[in-house]
Amino acid sequence: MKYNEYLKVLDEALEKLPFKPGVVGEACRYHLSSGGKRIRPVLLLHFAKDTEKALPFALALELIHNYSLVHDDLPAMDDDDYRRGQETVHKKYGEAIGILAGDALLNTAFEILLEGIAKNPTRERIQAAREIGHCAGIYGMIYGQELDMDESPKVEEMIHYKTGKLFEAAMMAGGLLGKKENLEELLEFSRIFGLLFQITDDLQDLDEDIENNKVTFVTKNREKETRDFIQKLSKKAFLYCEKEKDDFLKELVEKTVNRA
Ligand code: GRG
Repeated sequence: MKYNEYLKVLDEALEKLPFKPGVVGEACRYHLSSGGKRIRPVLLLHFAKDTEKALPFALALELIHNYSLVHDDLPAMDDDDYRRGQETVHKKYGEAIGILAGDALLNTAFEILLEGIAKNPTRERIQAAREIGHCAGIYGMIYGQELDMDESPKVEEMIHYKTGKLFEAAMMAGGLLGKKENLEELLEFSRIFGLLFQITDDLQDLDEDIENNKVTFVTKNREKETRDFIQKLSKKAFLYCEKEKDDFLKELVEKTVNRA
C-alpha cells in the first residue's frame, strides 16, 4: 500500500472512534483531526502487513502519540499556544480539558488495543501490545520527557526515549504482528530512524529554538556537525532498506532526511 492509502484507512478509522459527546470528546476530536502525518501508525501497518488485523494497534499508537502532544503543550510542560497550525487543546478549551483530553486519548488507546486482542488473542498480538505500553511508559517516552525537563540533558539519550521509543513501538509491534525475522536488525533501524526524525525536526525549528533557549541536538552541536551526523545515520538507514529491498521504507527515510 502507498502512504496515502494507509493515511485514508487511518483517518477514516480515527473519525469513527466513539468519543463520548461533550467537551472532552470534542477536544479529542479537535486534536486528532488537525492534520498529523500519522507516520508511526503507517510504519506499524507497513511491517504488520495485514492492515485490517493490525489496525487496532496502529490506532492505539496514534492515540498515544496525540495524547503525548496534548500534554506536552500544557502550561506545566512546553506551554505552547499552537500545534499543527491551530490553537493547542488547552489554549482552545482550557487547561483542565487539555489534561482530561490527553488522559482520554491515552485510555482509549488501551481500550482499543484490548478489544483488538480479545478478537484474536495470539501470542504475537499480546507481545505487540506490551511493546507499545512499555515504549510509551516510564521506561520509554515518559522517561524521555523527564530527561527533557533536566537543565542540561544528554540530548541523544533524551531523543532515544522521548521520540525514539514510539518509533521503536511502531516498528517492533508491526514486526511482531507481521512475524518478521531478524527483529534485532529492525530494532536497530528503528532507533536510527527515531534519531533522524528528531534531529531533522530540530533543524527545521532551529531559529525558534535559539530564540526560546531550547536545548536540542542542533543547539548543542553546530549545524555543520548536525548535518554530518544526519549523513552518517542516513547511510546506515539506507543500507538496511537496501538489504530488506524495502522501497517504501527507503522513500520514508529520504523524505525525513530531505526535510532538513
Ligand atoms: C505525561 C504530563 C505528561 C506528558 C507526556 C511524553 C510527553 C508528554 C511528551 C513527549 C512527546 C513529544 C513532544 C515528543 C517529540 C516528538 C516529536 C518530534 C513529535 C512530533 O511528531 P510528528 O512530526 O507530529 O510525527 P504530527 O503532528 O505529524 O503527528
